[in-house]
Amino acid sequence: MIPTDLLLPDADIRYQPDFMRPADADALLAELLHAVTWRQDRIRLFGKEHPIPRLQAFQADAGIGYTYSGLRMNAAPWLPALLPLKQKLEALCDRPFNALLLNLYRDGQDAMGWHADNEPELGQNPLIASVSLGAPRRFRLRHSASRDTHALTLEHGSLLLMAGPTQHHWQHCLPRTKRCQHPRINLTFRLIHV
Ligand SMILES: O=C(O)CCC(=O)C(=O)O
Ligand SMILES: [Mn+2]
Repeated sequence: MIPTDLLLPDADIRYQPDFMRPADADALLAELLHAVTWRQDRIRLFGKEHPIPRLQAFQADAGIGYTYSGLRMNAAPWLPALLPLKQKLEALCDRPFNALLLNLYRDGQDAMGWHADNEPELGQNPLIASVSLGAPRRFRLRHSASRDTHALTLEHGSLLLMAGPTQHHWQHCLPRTKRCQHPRINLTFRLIHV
């Protein structure tokens, strides 16, 4: 199966719920939960520091750094367990990825606010390959001009691709939910231009 186009205007967003085999997704989730050095980063908002509501890590090729929401992330080397997935995505997308942002949402109280992945180092029309593991969570999209919204559930082992003009016109977020008691890991493979 290939990822299905969501057919949203001003966007190129594709989704494949069963991108990974369930056993591979289970094994990778377990490995990442224990092998990644998860960090609790803090962010300054309106002059005040807050812990961000999730844990994070950043892995990349040597020499790659990333400034994310004003936060400089220094790269750890790629975890070997992630290399087969990275190679599978590079073959599917026909381009290299040199960086990976990892987010751990410990339960439904962890979340990510509205944003676009539009940092200058991602280039003009970035391709973001987003793999989800663990608890299914709602993912919302909002068109900046029309305020139209769209939502989908990102399943365990799924792949979401955002490409073309998507980041110019749409923001996305992962809302809090009372219903979810289980962890979820999201992996966004990116190409950072140096
Ligand atoms: O957790 C998700 O599905 C979204 C993550 C995200 O938007 C990001 O890392 O930029
Ligand atoms: Mn994002």
